Order: sequence, then C-alpha cells, then structure tokens
Amino acid sequence: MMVVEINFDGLIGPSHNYAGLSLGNLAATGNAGRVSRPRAAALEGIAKMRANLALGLAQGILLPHRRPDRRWLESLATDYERAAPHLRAQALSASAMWAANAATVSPATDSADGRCHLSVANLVTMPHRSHEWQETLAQLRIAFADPAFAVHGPVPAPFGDEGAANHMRLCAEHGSLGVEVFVYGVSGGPFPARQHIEASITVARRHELDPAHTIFAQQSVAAIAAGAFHNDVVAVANERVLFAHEQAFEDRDGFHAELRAKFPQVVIVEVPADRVSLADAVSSYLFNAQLVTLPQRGGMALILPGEARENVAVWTWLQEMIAGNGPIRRLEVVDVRQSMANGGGPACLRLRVVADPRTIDPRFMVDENRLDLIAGVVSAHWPETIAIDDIGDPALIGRIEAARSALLDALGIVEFIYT
Ligand code: SUG
Repeated sequence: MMVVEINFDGLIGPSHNYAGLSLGNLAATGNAGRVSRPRAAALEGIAKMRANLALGLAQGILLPHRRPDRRWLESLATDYERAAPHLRAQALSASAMWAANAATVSPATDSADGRCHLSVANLVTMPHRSHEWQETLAQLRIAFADPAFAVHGPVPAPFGDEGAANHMRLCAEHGSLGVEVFVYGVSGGPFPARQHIEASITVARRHELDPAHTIFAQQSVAAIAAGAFHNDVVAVANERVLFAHEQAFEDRDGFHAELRAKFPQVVIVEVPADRVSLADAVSSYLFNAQLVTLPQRGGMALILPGEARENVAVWTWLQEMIAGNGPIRRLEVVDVRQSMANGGGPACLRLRVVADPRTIDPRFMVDENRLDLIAGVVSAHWPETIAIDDIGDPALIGRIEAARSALLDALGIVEFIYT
C-alpha cells in the first residue's frame, strides 16, 4: 500500500463573485461589490494544481456545487427569482471552492479502527456556507467509497465546525502515527468564532483518535479580531514542522509544551510579531501557504500566494528563513488573486487526505490531461465576469448552471445529490 498526502483542490465554480458575505473575513468584506472574474479564477486554481503536479505531488479535485442552491431556497419557502437579495447572494456563492473547509480528515494510522476518517464540516456560522455540506458529503461518499474510508455527516448545530482549516497534524512522515491538533475559537470578540470546541471534540471522538495523540488548542482572541477567521490564516503544519505566527494561539507556551510532550520531534518555526504583525500575516496570507514535503528533492516547500511576495516585512522574513538552516528549503509563489480577494489562499483551496490513491474514485484524481480537459470546459463555459448587479439576471444564472453541467458531463460524473 502506497500511502501519500493527496491535495484535493476545490475547483472554483462559475458563480464566483464578491458579495461580501463573510463577517470577520477582511478580504471578502473589503472587496464587496467588486467585479469578479470566474473564468480567470478557475484557471488560476488549475494553474496551482499544475504547479503541484510539477513538484511531484499527488493531486485530487472536488467539484463546484449546484449554484444557485435551489433546494436550499426551496427549504426556505422561496425561489431564486423571488428571494430577498441577501438570500440570493447566499444561494449563489461559490464558497465550496475552499476545500480546507469541506471536512476534517484523520488518516488511518491515527484511528483505532484503522480507517481514514472524514467528517464533513457543517459551516453553520455563515449562512452562505451552511448549505455546502450536503453536496460536499455526497461527493465525499463517491470519492471515498472504498472501505478504507469512513465518511461522517456533519456535527449537529449549533456547534460550528469549519473542517480542516482548524486542524493540523504532526507526524514523522505522512504514513506514520500523528498528533492531531484541533484549534477552536471562543466567542466574545468583534467577529464570530467559527470553530466551537464541542465540534472539535466530537470529530476527534468519531475519528477514534487516541487522547494521548490529540490536542485541543484555543486560537488567540487577537488573531480572530485581526481577521484570522480560521486557524490556517495564522498557522500551518506538515510532518514534523509547525509554522505559526507568535500570536496564533491563546496560550502559546502551554500549547507548545503539550505539543513537545506529545510529539518530541516537533520543529516549531515561529514568526515573531515584531517582524511580521498579525495585520501583515492576515493581509499577505503568509501562513495560508501549502507546506509540503517535496517527494523528488526531499525537504519542504512553502507554496505561497503572490501577496506574500508583495509584503516587504513578510518577504524579507521569508528570505532570511530560507537562507538559514531550517526545514523549509524552498518558496513557490502561485497566483490565486481571485480567490484571495474573497479571503481564500493556496491552503484554503485544498483538503489534504493521506491515503493510497488507488483507493480513491479515479474521477476525483487529476493529472495534466485531466486538467487540460477541465481547463477546456472552464474556458468555454465559465462567465468571464460577474458584477454584483448581474446576480439577478436570469441569463447569467442559466449560463452558470449550464457551465457546471458541461463540467460534470466532461468528467463522466452524474449529479451528486444528497439524500
Ligand atoms: O469562509 N470566504 C471564505 C474563505 C474561506 C477561506 N478558507 C480557509 N481559511 N481555509 C470564508 O470566509 C467569501 C464569500 C463571499 O463573501 O461571497 C467567503 O466565504
């Protein structure tokens, strides 16, 4: 069995727009009303997947959901044509692209039953994301139908669960026993805490994790207030490395001590607040990088958004880090500007699953040829632009629905409906 880390990227859907729906996500609220470019957005995401393939990484894909979500509107006793403007925008959002919020994943080695567990995230805090889980779950059930996996439904409301964006795993190598870190927020600041400890504990129990290898850590109140609506905006882990901002965790010292006790090999690469402020970390998405182990060359690379290179404090710090002797040896810069303007960086766009690729439905794995096919559909069918005033235009809605159908046809995937 060949167990590797596979990154499943959410393909950016044809309804990608800037409606400013996420309170506490400064990029999304700051860009509200801007004209979006769904075709360019999806092609940027595809280019990122190609760059990861070129590094020798295994790459999967999750598909855009039906938008507008007519079933959701029906459950609210309305339809797209008659719905209030805010409900229309919430029904149309392409937010399922941020696959780091699709589910929390525990590899088979960490679970008492020896299966890889996936718990779909309920995303209940934000209305536009609260209706994602049904189609995500339907897809996960297809992609991970093999008995090597256990796919779980959502944690019940009102306990907010935002999936892998608030979960990190440290291990000697991907296929060995890991320590899983669940990061939760506490309400009371200016912005909502989207991950509740009750949800994190539920997921850990369902995944049959060993408490000796599990940590629950509170995200810092200051980080949420600075716009880090998910922990993956201020920290990322890969194998034995934790890369984090000094102010990411409420009890930094206590968390480090527990982590060192449970995983003595850990290497903590910390960025001091006096070198990079929380504000710079949030605006540059320095920590929303994909931290990956390079299969061909060894060592680790940080796959960063272009915005990190544009921030002088961040780029200077990164240059010094690379010149040193740390575990992160290489910086790769990708352009995901369209997603970034809604607060989604390279790491938000992907869900990591450690598994044998042969146990996954091959329609959810991609190589260059399959990406060519997808890029062809995107170029032919995705709208070039969406202005916020267009979202009531029936012609645009027809185009969005037809674009997604064309993609499913091209990939040979029948509609995934949650039942
Ligand atoms: O949930 N933005 C997303 C961004 C998610 C980023 N994911 C991670 N950090 N893993 C969110 O806030 C904006 C959509 C809008 O306003 O239309 C949005 O949902």
